[in-house]
Amino acid sequence: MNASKNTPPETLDAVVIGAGFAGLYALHRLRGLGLNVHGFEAGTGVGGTWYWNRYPGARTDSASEVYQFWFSDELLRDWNWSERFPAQEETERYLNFVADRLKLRPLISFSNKVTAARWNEAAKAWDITTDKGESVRSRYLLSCLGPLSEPKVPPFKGHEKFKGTFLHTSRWPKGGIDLAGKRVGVIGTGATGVQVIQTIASQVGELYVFQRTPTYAIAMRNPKLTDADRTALRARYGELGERVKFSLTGFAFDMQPKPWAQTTKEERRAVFEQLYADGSLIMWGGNFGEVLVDQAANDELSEFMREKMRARLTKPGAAEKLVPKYGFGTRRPPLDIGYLEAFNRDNVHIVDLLESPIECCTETGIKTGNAEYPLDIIILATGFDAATGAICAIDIRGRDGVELRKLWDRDITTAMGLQKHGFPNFFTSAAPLAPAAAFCNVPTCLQQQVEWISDCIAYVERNGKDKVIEATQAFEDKWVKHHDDVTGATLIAKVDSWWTGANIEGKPRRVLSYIHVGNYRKHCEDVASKGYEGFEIR
Ligand code: NA7
Repeated sequence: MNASKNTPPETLDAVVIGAGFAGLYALHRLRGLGLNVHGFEAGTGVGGTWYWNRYPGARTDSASEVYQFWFSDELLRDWNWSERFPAQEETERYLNFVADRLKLRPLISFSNKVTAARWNEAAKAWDITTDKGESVRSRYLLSCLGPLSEPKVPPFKGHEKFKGTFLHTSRWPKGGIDLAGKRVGVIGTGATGVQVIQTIASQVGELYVFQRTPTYAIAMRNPKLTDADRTALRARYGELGERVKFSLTGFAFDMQPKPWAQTTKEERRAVFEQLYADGSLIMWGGNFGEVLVDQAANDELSEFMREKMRARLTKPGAAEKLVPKYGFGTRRPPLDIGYLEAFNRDNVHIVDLLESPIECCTETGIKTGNAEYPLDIIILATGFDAATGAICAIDIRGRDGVELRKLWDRDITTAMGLQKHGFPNFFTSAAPLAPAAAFCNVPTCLQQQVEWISDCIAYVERNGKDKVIEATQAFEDKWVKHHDDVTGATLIAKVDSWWTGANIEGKPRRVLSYIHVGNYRKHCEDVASKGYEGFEIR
């Protein structure tokens, strides 16, 4: 039975899994090479992250002018962003606009989750199956699953007994949920928790925030864009599109040019104030580079941020609970719109899980070690099994039946996040050890990776006898060593977070994302310019 409208032909040149930023672009590029390409998407529509994450307050922390496709003048000309940091609905609409303009929809089987992919050495192709019983053979397989698409749902004891609504933010129903006057518990205070909490605080009856680790919050400045703003930004699209490519984090800004040691404390404070006033992630990705590697520098910036946060909190004792003690920027710092002020309200209560952890869910709410909280709705803002989770949810077996998830259960390694030795003709985007997994304005990195992958496939089509490419073990080992040298020198490597895989029990620890978008691009270009050195083409 075929559950989707668009039936794929049985033998394909390429299969793309996922229809978010990377998947849509990959379909467009591979079709442009004249390949017979088909996409599978678990959702009923395009958008990826922006399809799934419909929770109240979901929006980008990247400015709209850099959160888009750069390759098409027509797309840049015809799409009008309404605000600096667009909300979920708008970003989802944008990706639908792209899918329609590029006529990609007919290439995609929706409501089809890929469940297994096996390399067939005799056929030199992948045998792919989906949960709807689709089964296709394809010479190339591309994972465009996104870095944050496999939800982390902690096994809270007794959650099945809870009689109210219990859901993860990334599985929010399309029709929304009536929160008015309800007793709501939110577990988690990462970037998602921040957005949910600040948005629903004034809608619900009582809001209980179950916090384990407090988060830094940078007050977002999110003006609506006027026609004049859009015209001015459009005139700069060319320049911005170039700047993002070689920056540290894929944004149109870079770290401070002057070394920390050559500045006075007063000068640095003036820089911090200026960056903070921008209300964006420039506070993190445009600060002094030293704050990510030098403890004393990080302490100074962290104290500045703590001061900013304390000034926004008026309830006695709130700052003590909400202001982080770890170093700023060593975990993802969210932008906020009134997150801290939400805690000044009488109906918002912090439940400190460090004092007393969650013991279980009951029929009527949540029980911690020292209290019970009656609730109508429990919202899990507990994050994702980043970078590897969505890929490992598929039973992927490479040469000789080797299982990818078994390898990654032991050690998370890749060749530049683009391939894995033992898995011929399988390409990944937003995978571990590339910047797209975390330290990047995601569309910048996804576009670069899709361009590299499609150029590589074009090369293999022209030069490969069997049209098969696979990263060598030696190249992969070399990249892992280089990645560890670069990321291990940062303070990020020392801190538990999803960035280091520490949020998932038993996940092997490694900084999941390469650090430096521009340097990564240079490595990728270098490999390509040498006929894909480090990859065996046969
Ligand atoms: P994050 O950043 O991983 O945050 C998850 C939050 O959930 C974090 O505060 C966790 O506390 C908390 N959490 C996770 N498991 C538990 C359990 N078992 N008990 C209590 N609290 C828990 O995910 P987000 O979705 O907010 O953000 C992910 C990225 O999306 C973000 O960085 C942006 O790049 C976009 P912990 O910190 O583990 O103590």
